[in-house]
Amino acid sequence: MKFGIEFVPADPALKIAYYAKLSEQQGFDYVWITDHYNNRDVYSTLTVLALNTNSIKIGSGVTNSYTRNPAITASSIASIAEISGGRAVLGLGPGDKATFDAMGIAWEKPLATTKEAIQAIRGFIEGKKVSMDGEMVKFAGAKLAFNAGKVPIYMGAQGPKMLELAGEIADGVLINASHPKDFEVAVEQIRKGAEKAGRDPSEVDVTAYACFSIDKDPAKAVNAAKVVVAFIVAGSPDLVLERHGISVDGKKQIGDAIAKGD
Ligand code: F42
Repeated sequence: MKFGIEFVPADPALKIAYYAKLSEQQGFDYVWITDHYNNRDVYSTLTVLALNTNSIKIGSGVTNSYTRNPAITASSIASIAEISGGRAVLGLGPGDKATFDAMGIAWEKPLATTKEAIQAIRGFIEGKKVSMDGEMVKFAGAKLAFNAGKVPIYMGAQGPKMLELAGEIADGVLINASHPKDFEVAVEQIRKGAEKAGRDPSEVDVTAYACFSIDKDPAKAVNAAKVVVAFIVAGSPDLVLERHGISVDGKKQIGDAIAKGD
């Protein structure tokens, strides 16, 4: 079993690089940096991490293809691969509805968008000329002018269809959940997707992207976790919320509060 750690670039990149170095020294295998417009930029942060660590894998955890065109994502993560000496991993998901609302971005067809974006990004990273006329992603013969080698693609997913898609096309899945029940259901969906695509399910690296919060004062630890949980709830399909007894109305109220920056 491997271990990774996610940092939110709500802190300056150098502070996160210090934590990343500590993580590397403690034997962690991956550092993931989140991508939301209101925090520091994910690729700037990853660059600083690349220059301040030696062996730990570093990745976006996760970016999306609404705020960044897939060609830009491919160029950015390939640059990180080059700077880090081949340690880059791309985490890509459908994105966060609450922040998209604030940015005026319509969250249309997240499944199709993620699927087509991954197809395009793979092509770019493999040095291909990408032409595609997908439902959501279109390219007319675009190609990167440099090649930085392999970059595994992990999908951020928790909905059943998204998990199945990850089983079909991704190298790994970052499952945004902390409850064992969620993983039981998720692993089944990933297996279904892998089998549908004729892959061995063990080819897909399954990652529990669980939320931990630590403080000497338990109340402070719980309070700090609430922000993360709120973002996850606001972006979760109703089916996932049902499993945890969270109402659709509650999800809407939380989403509205986040959109207001509350
Ligand atoms: N989001 C961010 O914006 N930034 C981050 O840093 C971030 C980190 C992160 C890490 C791990 C992780 O698992 C998720 C993370 N996320 C982050 C959240 C991620 O971007 C997603 O918001 C989150 O994973 C929720 O996605 P989901 O897997 O629950 O999928 C949603 C879109 C969903 O509703 N899925 C449904 C399902 O069953 O899987 C399917 C919806 C569907 O089929 N839609 C159709 C389609 O084509 O898309 C269209 C339906 C229609 O009628 O339009």
